[in-house]
Amino acid sequence: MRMRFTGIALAIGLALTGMGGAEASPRPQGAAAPAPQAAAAPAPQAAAAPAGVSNVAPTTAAATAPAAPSSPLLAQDGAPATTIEPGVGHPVDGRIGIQPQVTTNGQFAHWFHDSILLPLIVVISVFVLLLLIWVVIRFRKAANPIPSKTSHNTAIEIIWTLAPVVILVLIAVPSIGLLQAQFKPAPAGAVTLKAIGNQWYWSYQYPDNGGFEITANMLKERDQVGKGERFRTDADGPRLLAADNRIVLPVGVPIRLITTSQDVIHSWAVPAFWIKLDAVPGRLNETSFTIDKPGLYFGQCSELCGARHAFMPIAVQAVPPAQFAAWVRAKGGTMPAPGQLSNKVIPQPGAVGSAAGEAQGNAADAATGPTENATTAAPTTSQGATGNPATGNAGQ
Ligand SMILES: [Cu+2]
Repeated sequence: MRMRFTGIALAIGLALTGMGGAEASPRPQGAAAPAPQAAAAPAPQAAAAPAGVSNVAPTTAAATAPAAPSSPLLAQDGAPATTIEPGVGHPVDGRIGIQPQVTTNGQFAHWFHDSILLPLIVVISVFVLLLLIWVVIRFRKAANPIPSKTSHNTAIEIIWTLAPVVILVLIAVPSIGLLQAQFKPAPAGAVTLKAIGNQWYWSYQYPDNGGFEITANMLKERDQVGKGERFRTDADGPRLLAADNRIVLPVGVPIRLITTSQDVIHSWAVPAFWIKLDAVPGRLNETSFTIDKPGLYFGQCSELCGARHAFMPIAVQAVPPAQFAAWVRAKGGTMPAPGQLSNKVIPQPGAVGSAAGEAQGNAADAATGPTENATTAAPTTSQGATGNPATGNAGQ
């Protein structure tokens, strides 16, 4: 009886493992595999964009780009020429799974999830379920009136101890490697993007490029804006994800992302980059990534940060380095010499326990936040930014 039980259990296990293996290989093709997207030509740029017209410079092809970009407003208050590629860089109704990834870590994580973790979870769950069903039927009182008095089976005990250990080790190796890769410091020559969380919008600094700052607010819908105020169009991005100012980043160049916050904890997250990094007041968090492919990528604040937490989107426009340089110059910034690191010191709002830091933070808040924010405040709620009790936490 014991041998029979072992034999049947092993047979089921082997059969299911075989099924899992067979299932694992077609899965990546069925799901949105990251690799094909890299091949898909983005070609969103209007190569023949008129050089003199404002709001087209970031998307004008490098060969035809004017020496001086046409407008410092680029992605703001105009129809951006970079089109949104369907299904890439934003969520899609009814789709489950991970967004197509455009960074190396993201592509690895996507493969790891689709080809290792998900099949493994399915196989283990089905195996345990079938074993339970089999035991309930085969060893019910009517079918098995005299129960076995077996208390040990060395072979089975070794198997059920070793099998989970082997599975966990197999998962741990790629998992720890991915974790390590996600926090690898950016190499020399990386472009630094500093994202600062505010209730409820993001502001950004480019410390390696002259330290200019941009502020990004969510675009309201047509029926929510006042007269003459800009509203979201499909060219801007999906509802609740489109921002008035996009962050422009170069493709193929390492990006050093630094996050911090003016008030409460926010989290800078863009699913297509496999990035989610908390923005904590008084602290700097850092990670790095390299975008493989030009395009528009959307994300959101991913830390509950107050009443309008859901209304602080992130819109990233990834462009070739030449266009990035043109955009930086249009913003009044500078491009460092290749490999040269910035030595500019950016004052930290709300620095740890320092009165100067607090004052600086408050001053910066007063100087940039409300004024920049005033034009597009309160997109879908009547509650103003100052109406949130959490505002009292500013500077902590
Ligand atoms: Cu937030």
